[in-house]
Amino acid sequence: MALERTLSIVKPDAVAANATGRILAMFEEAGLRPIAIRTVRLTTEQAQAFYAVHTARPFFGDLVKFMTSGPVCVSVLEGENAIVRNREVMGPTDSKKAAAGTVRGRFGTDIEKNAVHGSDAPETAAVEVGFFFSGAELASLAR
Ligand code: IDP
Ligand code: MG
Repeated sequence: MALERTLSIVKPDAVAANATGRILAMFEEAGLRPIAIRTVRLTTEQAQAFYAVHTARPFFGDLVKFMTSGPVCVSVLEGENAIVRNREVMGPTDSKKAAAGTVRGRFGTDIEKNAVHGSDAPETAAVEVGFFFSGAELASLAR
């Protein structure tokens, strides 16, 4: 097993629902430690850059509008196999297909308004953590 870091975002729908703490608690209960947390309002340019891999997708414009519609809570989660573990706790992209015990099953609405983002691989996790946090902000809590 590998100690990993992944980038998590509580999206505007879940922040507006005041669910940030409950969602972070679900990650903690799964053994993921939030080692840095910040609530921010993304600019259009930031949302476009963060989701650049999806630029050509038909939902890109709506995704950027959604992600800039209100504050988001960005965090770095650290733990064993954090990237896969986080995505297990999140559930699938489409909230309607997510099990009730997952974050998206509990707090998401549909395939777009799905409460959380989580990095999908070690390479993207490193880029996404660096997008929001500097090394000095990341205090590892592993012992
Ligand atoms: P993921 O968040 O589960 O990794 P991605 O395929 O990376 O899913 O898509 C990024 C985000 O774009 C999703 O979380 C969701 O908010 C939105 N999205 C993905 N597919 C669709 C779609 O078919 N229609 C509308 N929005 C979508
Ligand atoms: Mg993705």
